[in-house]
Amino acid sequence: MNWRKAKLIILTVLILCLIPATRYYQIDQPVMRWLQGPNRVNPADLHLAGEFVENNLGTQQDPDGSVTVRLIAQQYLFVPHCVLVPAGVPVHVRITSADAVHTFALLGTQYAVKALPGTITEAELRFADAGDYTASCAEFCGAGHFEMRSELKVVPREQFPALGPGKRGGCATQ
Ligand SMILES: [Cu+2]
Repeated sequence: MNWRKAKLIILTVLILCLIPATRYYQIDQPVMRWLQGPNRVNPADLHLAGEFVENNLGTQQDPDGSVTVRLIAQQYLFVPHCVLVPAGVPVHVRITSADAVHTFALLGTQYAVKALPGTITEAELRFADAGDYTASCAEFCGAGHFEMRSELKVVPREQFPALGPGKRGGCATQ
């Protein structure tokens, strides 16, 4: 192979590499999703299929004694509107958004969990004592943002209802 031919090949390879570099906005999303791992959801069909269907929202009892809370943030409410959790155990929050960016912030605490459309955000919260907290949206999300509030009730562990496998609890189960 002569030098001329080699130069041509190198140039071709360089140009082929440059094309995706100028189209980064097209490859950015799939790459980011791949980097983010499996915590992806389609915001358009949250209510229809998958983890965030209505009867899967709320508090779930985990085998190790902790609980998992699934929430959807949307303009301008959090679903479910009131969450019941036991004190003294890890509370695993899984939240996503159906539309804009929201933040599930618990007033009087340092907890604030961002909810993004297309992604499930995970957080672990812990409440030492029983108490009622107001959750409010801490991300300006539109005209109704300041009305976007919900409740989180922490009850003593022994007062928390026994939730069988597949059962989800909320404030109404108290
Ligand atoms: Cu908001």
